[in-house]
Amino acid sequence: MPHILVRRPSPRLAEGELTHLHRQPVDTDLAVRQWHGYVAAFADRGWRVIEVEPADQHPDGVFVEDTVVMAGKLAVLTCPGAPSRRGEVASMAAAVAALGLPVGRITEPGHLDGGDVLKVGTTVYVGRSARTDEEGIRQLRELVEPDGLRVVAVPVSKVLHLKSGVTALPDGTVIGYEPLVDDPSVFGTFLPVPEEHGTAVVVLDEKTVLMSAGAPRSRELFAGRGFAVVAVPISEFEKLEGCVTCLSVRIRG
Ligand code: CIR
Repeated sequence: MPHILVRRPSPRLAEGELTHLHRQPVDTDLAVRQWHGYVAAFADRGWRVIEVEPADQHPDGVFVEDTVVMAGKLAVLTCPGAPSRRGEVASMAAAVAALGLPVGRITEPGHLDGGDVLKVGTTVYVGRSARTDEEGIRQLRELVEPDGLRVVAVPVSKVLHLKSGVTALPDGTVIGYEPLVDDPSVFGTFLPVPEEHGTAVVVLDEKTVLMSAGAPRSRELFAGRGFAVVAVPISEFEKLEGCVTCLSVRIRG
């Protein structure tokens, strides 16, 4: 059975880091309702939901994807690029230890956020971003290449994380909103989507993707390619530069 790791939003969510967006009021109660809707989308389709210990002192703790990268069977605990987020890793370490997963670690002076890591088949694209540096990428490469994965570093300057600009459909087609993508030509296949919030999908199964409700034209595009689409409202997280990928860590196996 596939699993997701998630963490409840902090009451301090509205204080989360911002890099490219201006701060807007965040409705924390609405965020909690949206988070429950997001989690239910997985649970309703047979995913087991595992809650990581709350980390209310960390406004961005809900964005669990940034603290661990699943690569094959290995759980790679990260060293997030933003100092305010580094304290989120200890509770994620406890969660992956409880699952009995083999663990690797990105350590200082390397930095890497899980939001910069996009796996497509055996290729692991890693964004060189404001959060992820060369040394973080080097360490990830050393940890995962022995398992037959190939790490490809790609530039990210227009959005916070690689996966804020591109993700992939279940058939491996990389999708992205071109104004936010530094170089679409680095990906084997690239399908432009018509809206910023249409860039991020999570693969629920081979025929189904989960995405933001804020991108109806992209939803039509994916449906037209034969995929079932589950759209959830995540506006309060989008105000903090989050998207559907960053609210969970998927363990598929
Ligand atoms: C941050 O700046 O770290 C948070 N406000 C948003 C993190 C979003 N994470 C992701 O896209 N993987």
